[in-house]
Amino acid sequence: MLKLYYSPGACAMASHIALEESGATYEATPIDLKTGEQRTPDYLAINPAGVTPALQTERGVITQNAAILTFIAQTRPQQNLAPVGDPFRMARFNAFNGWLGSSLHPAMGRLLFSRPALEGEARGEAVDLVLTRMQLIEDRLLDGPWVMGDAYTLADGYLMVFERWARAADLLDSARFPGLNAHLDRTQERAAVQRVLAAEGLEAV
Ligand SMILES: N[C@@H](CCC(=O)N[C@@H](CS)C(=O)NCC(=O)O)C(=O)O
Repeated sequence: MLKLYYSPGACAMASHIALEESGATYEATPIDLKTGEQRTPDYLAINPAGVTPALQTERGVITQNAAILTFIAQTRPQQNLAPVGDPFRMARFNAFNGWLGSSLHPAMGRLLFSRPALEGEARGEAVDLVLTRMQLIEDRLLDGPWVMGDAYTLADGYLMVFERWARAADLLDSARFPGLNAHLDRTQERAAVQRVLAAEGLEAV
């Protein structure tokens, strides 16, 4: 059986939502980042990088949300969770998810989770970078209600994680980011997303 290692509210929620949307049978095990459980020998044996998510499959462990989302969508193509039959659109799906993981996530992570917290000019620059990157997605979302256009894909659950962080940090101004705000509300209404929020002990923001 698939086994997901996640931390509540963290980026692994994207993989958690993907499993729930897919209808796969899986087990979800929380890893407590606050106590450093991700750096224990037991967890490092699963993911030597010491981060969540990690997905244990019958063939071995997959890390990185972008890779896990593609794996889940491709192993259950009948669920239409990504444009798996179209190489060009699949490349765009992967590019979007790769960009979230390599650009938006690090920028938000530095701003929101640096310890000690950023202050003064460093904080101002970090806010500007996050807003600039969010603006890129805001402009792109004008294409359709979902990241890939008319149909929900697993990229939407991934984007939602960062929209949640942004709204909780008062960064999701409704005048500047109407598309992101609407996308967040729309995604949080999905039944699978609500089940994941409940399983992680969280509520819609
Ligand atoms: N790009 C990676 C990022 C993984 C990542 O940084 N996860 C964070 C939570 S959002 C983590 O586990 N951090 C623990 C730590 O850095 O100690 C992915 O998408 O899987």
